[in-house]
Amino acid sequence: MPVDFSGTWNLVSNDNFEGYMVALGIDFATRKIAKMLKPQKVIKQDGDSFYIHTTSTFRDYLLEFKVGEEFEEDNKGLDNRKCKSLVTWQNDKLVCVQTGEKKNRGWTHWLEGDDLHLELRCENQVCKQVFKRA
Ligand code: ECB
Repeated sequence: MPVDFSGTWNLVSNDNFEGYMVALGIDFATRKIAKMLKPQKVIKQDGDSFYIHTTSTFRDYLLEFKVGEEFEEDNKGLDNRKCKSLVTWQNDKLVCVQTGEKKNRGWTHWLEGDDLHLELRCENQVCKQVFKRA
């Protein structure tokens, strides 16, 4: 059975989100608000087609993509930079490379036990988030 990320997930830990936001150039006031948030992710997976909706009391972010198909991503409401994104499978991990102005930008999702893990990367910063099923 291939891995299935579908579900509703609540953030339970968020290591070095501050460093990741600084690397993205997010201003101080926005960072102060953003690091208080406990975002929820709703993931709908149909084979290699993904819908990932990250919601919070402050801002929402919707990403839809197919694994293996490069797409333009606008990061609207995040850092608002555009990039070219490509998501691929590396064994059971979902790996996104976001090519653009920022070096080494991307993320990786995987399941570990009953938890959803997300590593967010930008330049020399790594943010590690863990989610539990709602
Ligand atoms: C959308 C909830 C977070 C809102 C934070 C608001 C302002 C901070 C601005 C930029 C910080 C950069 C990213 C925020 C962290 C998480 C949002 C989604 C990260 C992401 O790309 O998740 C992927 C993988 O699940 C799908 O888009």
